[in-house]
Formats: sequence, structure tokens, C-alpha cells
Amino acid sequence: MHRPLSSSGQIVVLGTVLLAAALPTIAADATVSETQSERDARMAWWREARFGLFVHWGLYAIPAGEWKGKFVPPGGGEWIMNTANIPIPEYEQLAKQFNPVKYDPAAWVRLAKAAGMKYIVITSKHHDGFCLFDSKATDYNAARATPYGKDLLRPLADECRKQGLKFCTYYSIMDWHHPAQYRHNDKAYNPTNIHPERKAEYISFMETQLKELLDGPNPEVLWFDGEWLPWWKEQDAVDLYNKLRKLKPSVIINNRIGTGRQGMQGMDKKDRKYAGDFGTPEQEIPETGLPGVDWESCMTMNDTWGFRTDDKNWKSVEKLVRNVIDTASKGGNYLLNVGPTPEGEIPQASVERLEGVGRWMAVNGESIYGTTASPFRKLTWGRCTRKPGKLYLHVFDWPKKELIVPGLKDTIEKAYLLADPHKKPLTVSRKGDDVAILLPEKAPDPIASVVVVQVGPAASASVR
Ligand code: FHN
Repeated sequence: MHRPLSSSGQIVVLGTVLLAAALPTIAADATVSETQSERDARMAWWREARFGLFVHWGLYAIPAGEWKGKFVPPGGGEWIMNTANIPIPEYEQLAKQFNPVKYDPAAWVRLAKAAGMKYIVITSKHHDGFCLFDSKATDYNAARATPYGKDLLRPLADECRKQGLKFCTYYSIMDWHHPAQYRHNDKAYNPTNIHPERKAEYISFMETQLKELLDGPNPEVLWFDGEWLPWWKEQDAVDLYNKLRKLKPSVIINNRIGTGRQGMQGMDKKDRKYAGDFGTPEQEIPETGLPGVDWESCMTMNDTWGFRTDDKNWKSVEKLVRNVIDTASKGGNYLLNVGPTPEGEIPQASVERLEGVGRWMAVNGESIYGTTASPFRKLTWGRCTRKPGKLYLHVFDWPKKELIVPGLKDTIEKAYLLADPHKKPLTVSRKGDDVAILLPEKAPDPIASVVVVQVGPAASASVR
């Protein structure tokens, strides 16, 4: 175990192997196999959810993009230890300032819920190695190294369960603080190297912490990151995946535990099966759906994951709502990020956007939750999601008179506006291979209006 600041401000590295070995890890006899129907049952709530909140929070919120009077280049505020090349003992001093007295987990969960989100993924340990949860594996955490002096994840997990959201945690394999890893060179920590004789120790450290997370706040998803390391091998990932699934069979684990991810597009290479349950496109939404593949696009609201005072490049509510729709129309989940302040508040600009998305979701959530990908290759006026017997046509560009639905073969039982509480039938006619739906002059919602088309329970909304 490595301890944070001694009185001299230096790291006091105790007998790591001895102490780490003494801490509980995960049984090594883990093997996991599951049938497709068992997998479908495990993934069911996640596929139903479609929309979640990502939270990047840690010591990096204190500098908030600025170091020694200069803002680091645009990008992730959570990378400042690397981008400003801050020596470990100097960066550690931030822990002494971390005191989020305005942290209100109940308010965070209320905000996410009001936004229409069904789960929250929060950083338990980012690349800088600082933990938001109390860990016996290292004192470099919110409970033991900060004036705040308390675990930050358990209260959020409890609030999630109280308010009906799923609690999930992000965990970085790359760790710029742990002594088993060492910096890439004198200009950067990323990507780290590992002292070969200490790799087993670090994996044991990770297992201890992951077991603490599962035994404590008990996340439903383990969202790994920082896997792009020369020393992290697929076998390490498979072993860890199997151990975690053995420990908590229902846990869902992203593909960044493994080594198959093809960069920011987020899907695994096709040459073999890699560890992990879903793909993780980042800052992008795939062009088309990916039949039979579970995936989740994660995205910032501005350009940084961790809080930065200088990043004002906020996406509009319209853009965010249409991203939720676009992602669901391709059969994926949308994980939208906030970077809380060092005081523990979600920035007002983020709050306003979450509230705006929530207003749309309150009326139209049925067209997102539990839906699957569109049967149409491309729609010029918007997107489509579906459920058995129903199509949800998301109209971005409201037509003057008729909405043309190309190549819809099935018989239409009824069409109506989702925003219409009376579900007044719309006039539907067939025009060759297409279907025309007569729409009112004014769109119910300027961002996206949903036309529900009932094609009968048996129909599969087949399209020519
Ligand atoms: O380096 C991280 C980054 O800080 C952030 O956590 C994103 C979110 O998915 N993941 C990595 C960049 O791909």
C-alpha cells in the first residue's frame, strides 16, 4: 500500500508487496460462462436505460485547467497532471485542498433523474490515482488524504438506490500515482510503463480496490478506462473480467477492461473475442447501428471531462437531445458527462442543459427507453426508434404537410403524435412503396417531435 503525504509532503512508500498481499483480493479460480438468454437477462436493464450520466470528479477539479497561472491546452481538465507535467509530490498537495463541502449526492441524483437518465457512472479512480472512495489499498483517497475526510461514492450509491437509478463506477487501469507504474518519459506520464517485478502487485492492488467497490457502493457497471498500456495484456483482462463476474455475476463490464478497442470509435477488433460486455465510442456516435452489439457513446457537454473554468464550448440542448435520439436510433446508449467543481457542485451550464434534455424526455421518453435500432437505413427528416409493433419517428425537420416514410411495407394500424395525450389518429395514406402521414402545421417540439406508428404486434416494421 502506498500512503499519501507524510508531514514532509513526501510519499511514504511502505512495504507494498507485504501489505497488499495482506488485503483481500479476488479468488483466482474465477471462470464465467453464460448462455445468450443469461446474457440478455444481465444486460436487460442497461439496454432499457439508453441514457446515463457520466461524472468526472477528482483533485483535477481544483486547478480546473490552470496551472501556475497558465491554462493548459484545450482538452480534458482531468489530464492536467500529465499536460502540465506536474511532479507527483506537487500534485498530491491538491489532496490537502479537496474539501467539497457543497457536495449534495441527493441533488445530483435528482438532477440526473429529472434529465431522464437511468444510471450514473462516476470516476472512482482516474488516471491520477486519487480515489473518491475509502480504500484500504491506498490512503490516497478522499476519506484519508483530504480535509473532507469522507468516502464520496457510498452516499451517491445510496441516493441512486433510493431514487431508482443504477450506480456505476469508472476505474482507470493506468495509474500515474501507484509506484508499480512509472511515467512514460520526463515529459509525460501517459502511457505508463510497469516495473515487471511489480505487475502482479499492481493487479492485486486493482483487485483489492475493485472488491472494495463491489463490497461497498456495489456498482452495477464497472466502466474501465486507461487500458491502452503496453504492459496490460488481453489475458490480464480476461482473468480480471472472469474474477469480477465470479464475484458479482450480474455486473456489467465495458470493453475497456480488454485490449480490443479500436481507439475512439470504441468497438473491438474483429479478430477474436475480447473481454468486456459493450463497446465504448467516445465523443462520437457510430454512423449506423451495429446489430447484435451492445454499445454506449460517452460524450462531454463541452470539451472537457473534468471541470475547467475556461471551457465554455457548451453543446446546445437541441444537440444533446438529438444525440440521445441518434444513439438510440442505432441501438446504443448515450452517456453524457458532467465535471463537478472542487466544492462539489455541478456547473450551472451543465444543470441548465440537463434540465432542458429532461423537459424533452419527460414528454418523449417512451420513444427512447427500451427501444431498438431503426429499420430504416437513412431518414432525411430525422431518426426512428422502435419497439415490437411500434415505430417512433423522430422528426427534426417538420414538413409543410406530409411526412413521407420511405419503403414501409407493413400495414399501419394507427399513427399519432406522442405529445398528444388524446393520441388523435393522423391521416395515413400509401404512396407507392412509401407511406405519407398528414401532420399538423406546427411541430409539437422544435427540437424533435415524435410520430408514433402502430404497425401491429406481429409486424416487424419491415422496410423494403
Ligand atoms: O483519458 C480518458 C479521459 O480522461 C476520459 O476519462 C475519457 C472518458 O471516456 N476516457 C479516456 C480518453 O479516452
